Amino acid sequence: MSETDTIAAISTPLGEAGICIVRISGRDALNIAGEIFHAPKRKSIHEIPSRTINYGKIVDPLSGQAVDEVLLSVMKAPFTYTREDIVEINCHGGISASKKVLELVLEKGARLAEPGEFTKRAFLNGRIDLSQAEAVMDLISAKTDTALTLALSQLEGGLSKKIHLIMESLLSILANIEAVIDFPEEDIDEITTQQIIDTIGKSIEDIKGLLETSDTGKIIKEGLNTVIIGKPNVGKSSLLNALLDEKRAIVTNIPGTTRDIIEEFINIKGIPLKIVDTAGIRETEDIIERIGVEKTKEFLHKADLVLIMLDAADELTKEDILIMELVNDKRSIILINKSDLPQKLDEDEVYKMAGTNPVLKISVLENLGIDDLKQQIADMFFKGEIEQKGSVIITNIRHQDLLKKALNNLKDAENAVSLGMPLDLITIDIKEAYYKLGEIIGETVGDTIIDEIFSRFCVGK
Ligand SMILES: Nc1nc2c(ncn2[C@@H]2O[C@H](COP(=O)(O)OP(=O)(O)OP(=O)(O)O)[C@@H](O)[C@H]2O)c(=O)[nH]1
Ligand SMILES: [Mg+2]
Repeated sequence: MSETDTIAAISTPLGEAGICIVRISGRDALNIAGEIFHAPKRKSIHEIPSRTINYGKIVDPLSGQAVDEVLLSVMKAPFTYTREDIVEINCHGGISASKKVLELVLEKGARLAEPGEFTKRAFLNGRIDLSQAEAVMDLISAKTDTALTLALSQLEGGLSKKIHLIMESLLSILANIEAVIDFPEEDIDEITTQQIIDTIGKSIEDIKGLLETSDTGKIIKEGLNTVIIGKPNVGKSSLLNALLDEKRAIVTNIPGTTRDIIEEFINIKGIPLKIVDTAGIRETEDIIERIGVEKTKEFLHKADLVLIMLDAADELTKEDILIMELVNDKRSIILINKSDLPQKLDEDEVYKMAGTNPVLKISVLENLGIDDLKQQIADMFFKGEIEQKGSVIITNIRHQDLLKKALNNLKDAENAVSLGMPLDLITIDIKEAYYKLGEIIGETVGDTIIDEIFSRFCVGK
């Protein structure tokens, strides 16, 4: 597929709406739009100044019939999203008006754009790098303010800058080594070796620093997998409803009310939580309940956080102990619910079992301690780190994977230096790390990967 042809697509969601935008990008964008756009006083589209929006009509040249009344913007290369000429036609937002306009544009010689093709051109034409292009997709799909802030910072080049810095220092080592290999008689060997060790060490630290943010990044992007677990009737569904602020799950005083897993998304202090209410766990002969327990175990396996619920008005039972053992090494918060009732639960015993996990006394019924719980979750997973503006957080698994590979290459190089291996062997690992980092920003990446990344975009972006 040629990257020089002119592409077009509807860039807004299809459906009934106030306006709909048909976007055209490429060499012939103006000519194509010019053939169907009638401006008042028959002004030619080529006389329209760049970056202006203009009133007119779209007319089918064959029938001479007006199709829609529109506003048309002209953006001339190179200062555009794709670095090519762009025309955007704001037509009425019904499916038929926008489809008709697009059809005319295609008839006049544009090709229907592939998913993500506008952004792909922005990348191929050097306006943004690959990590910035990926940020565009994150921006579109961001579900919380935090995710939005991070996507924007990546789009503005926050990550790219860090990657460039590491790549530059690796390049400087490579240059140093070349010098030593080319001029072995010069006495630069010793200084260079130390410099190499220092620079590799510094790069390793930088990459580790980035990798450390990726857990946070994953949570911001995909949500913190949270499971509420406890024996029947402790108030798990009540808690889900309280956090959601709606009556989502059925709550009754009959133990065993929740039979199936209920999954919901909530936003707690900027953190998206994928929260799961489970069936109460007890030793049972009931086949349905047994399946429920098995399912709960599956969800536990994937959980980032487990909320273990205990009943303040009951003694610690065999089931409670079983549950705490089941959760085992997961990060968890122990909630002593129904603290509005006279207490029978032995708190000391609970604290002993909890170990380093926090214990909170709450009453879902009286809305006590729910805010503390939210704060606790935020503290456990973020410690205010996303508040710092401009901080770079790895949210993309592709980036994480490449950083890990680059890290391993550099560790190999570090080993090789300390073992006194020949310098030209060390360059192999350093070059490999350099290429892996380059793949993040798209400098050293193959077409297949590029195509794969952009195919995940929506049409019109
Ligand atoms: N006193 C008191 N009652 C509560 C509290 N939280 C929940 N309950 C009551 O406990 C009963 C059980 O609540 P649910 O939320 O259905 O409990 P569950 O853990 O989901 O129960 P299962 O789905 O059967 O496992 C209901 O009658 C709730 O109103 C609380 O903080 N204090
Ligand atoms: Mg329930």
